[in-house]
Amino acid sequence: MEGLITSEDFQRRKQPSRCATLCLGLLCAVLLAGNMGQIIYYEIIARPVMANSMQENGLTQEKDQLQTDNSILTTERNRLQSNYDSLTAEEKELEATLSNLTKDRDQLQTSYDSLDKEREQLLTSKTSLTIERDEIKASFNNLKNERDQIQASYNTLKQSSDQLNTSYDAIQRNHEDLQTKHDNLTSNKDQLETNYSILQKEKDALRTSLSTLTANRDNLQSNFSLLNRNMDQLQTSYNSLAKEREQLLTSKAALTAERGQLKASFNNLKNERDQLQSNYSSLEMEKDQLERNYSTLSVRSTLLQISYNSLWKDKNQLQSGYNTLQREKVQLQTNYSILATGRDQLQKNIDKMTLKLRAGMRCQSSWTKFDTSCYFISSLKKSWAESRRYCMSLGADLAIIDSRSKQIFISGLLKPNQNTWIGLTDSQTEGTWMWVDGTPVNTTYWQRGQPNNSLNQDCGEIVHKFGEMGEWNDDGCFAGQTFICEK
Ligand SMILES: [Ca+2]
Ligand SMILES: [Ca+2]
Repeated sequence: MEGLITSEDFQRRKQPSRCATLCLGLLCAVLLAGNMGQIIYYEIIARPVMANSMQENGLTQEKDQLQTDNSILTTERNRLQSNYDSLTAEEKELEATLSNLTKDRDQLQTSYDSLDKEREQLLTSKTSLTIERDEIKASFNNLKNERDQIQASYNTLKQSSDQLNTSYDAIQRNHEDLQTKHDNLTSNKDQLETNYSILQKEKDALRTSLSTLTANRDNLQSNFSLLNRNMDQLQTSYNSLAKEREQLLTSKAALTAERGQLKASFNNLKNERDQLQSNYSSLEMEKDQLERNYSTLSVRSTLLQISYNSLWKDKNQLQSGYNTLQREKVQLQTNYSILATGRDQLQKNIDKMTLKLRAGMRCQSSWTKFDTSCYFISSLKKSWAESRRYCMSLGADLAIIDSRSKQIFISGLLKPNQNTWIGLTDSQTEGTWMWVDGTPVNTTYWQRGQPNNSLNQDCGEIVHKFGEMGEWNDDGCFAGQTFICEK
């Protein structure tokens, strides 16, 4: 506009009167245009600008609010970061404790192995000793059998000896009878000899009478002849008696020889008996020695048994200690896994919150915001696995219900009696329910009598109850039904 006026002025300089008129006209036109511009400004521009200003104030407040939320979330994230750091430090301490425990366990294992070797050596020694003992026992039994046989032979010999003694006694009695008869015969012979002496004396007396009675010699000669015949008879009797005596002497000599033989046999038998007695004594001594050896072996066996029992106890104690350490190790590993899972979950939450912070904490359309998550309930019906795949294709996963407020919120999104899959399953270990992010299920909202694993139900659903906070049920994973995603 200023440029046009300057150009008009420049053209009108050649015609000053027309110029003044035109200037006035133009001034009027400018004033009119100014008024119109003012009206247009106030009516068309100023009002929308004020409206924009108010809208700007509102956006500023929203931005401030978002900044405040951002700072709160940053503080929360810092707090979670510090918790994560402390958990990492605890995890390192647990790792150090675990390594110490592993070292202790290795030392105990080494001690246990050496004790086991010693025990095996002792067992080997015990086995060899037991074999030796069995051999000695077998030898002892053989010796015992031999002794029994010798004893039987000894008894047989003793019986033979007794029979021989009995025979000897009978022979001795016969011999004594014969001796008595011989003595009687000897006494008879002595008597006869005495009679013969008396007769001899009488003959001498008669001879004296003959010499003195010469006169009567003829008579006496006949008497003498008679006496002489008598003498011859006596001589015959004497001779026969002498023969009998000689026979008796021969019998006596034979009996004496027989007695000598019997005495020799008796002495032999006595010697054999003494020999058997000495053998029996030596066997008795050997038996006593064997019994002493057996007692010693029994004592050694008992001592070995005691040592074996104490070793067995020590082994059992070591085994129980080892088992305790193993259980503690498993417990520590479980705790470590839980801590790692919690750490991973915290990391996921941090990542999720970071993403949401970056996205300005807004949920997409058809998603509903609650707390720090966005939720989407499908209108399609799918199996549990297909539902999960669908959620993952949207950058989400099946919903995790880890608080009462979330249970109430999700139940509120459902229609009456609607069943909807949530991220709950016990397909890995029957009866051990886990969330899809690997965290264990702490607080549960199962229906009465559920989970019942009827026909192998391994997937969890939330069931809406009008006026209540909803409940869970386990259902067959291939059932097609709606599902709820969370991201
Ligand atoms: Ca199940
Ligand atoms: Ca069920």
